[in-house]
Amino acid sequence: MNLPYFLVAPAAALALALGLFLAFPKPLAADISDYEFQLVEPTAAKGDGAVIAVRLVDKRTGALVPDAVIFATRIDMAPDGMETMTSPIEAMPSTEPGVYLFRTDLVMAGGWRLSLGAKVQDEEGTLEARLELTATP
Ligand SMILES: [Cu+2]
Repeated sequence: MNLPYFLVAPAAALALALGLFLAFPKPLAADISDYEFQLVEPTAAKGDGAVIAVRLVDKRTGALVPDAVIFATRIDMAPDGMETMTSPIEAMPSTEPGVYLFRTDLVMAGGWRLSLGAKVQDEEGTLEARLELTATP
């Protein structure tokens, strides 16, 4: 069939744009689920004043993400069946963009769960994380 060029060209352009959109849906719109907290180290020595380092990663690129606002922190021994055994925890100033530091007292060796709630710059929604680490004797 012979369609006039003025009809074919826009249709081809539209199909191309749609194809590109489907092939590369990111990073046109990021989502809070594109981000992830990760422990820098899976273990920490038991004791008071333990510092736990957590990195925030953009899973699409692997890039570290600075300037998240962490508004909720909790650490407990849920991995060892002691969910009610908590410890004080406080955020410390970051020394590397995208790496977040927390000071706590790991008063018992074993499994600890670090729970975080955070807002990521320019993203809607809340990022929640539950990270498990082991306090070594
Ligand atoms: Cu315990």
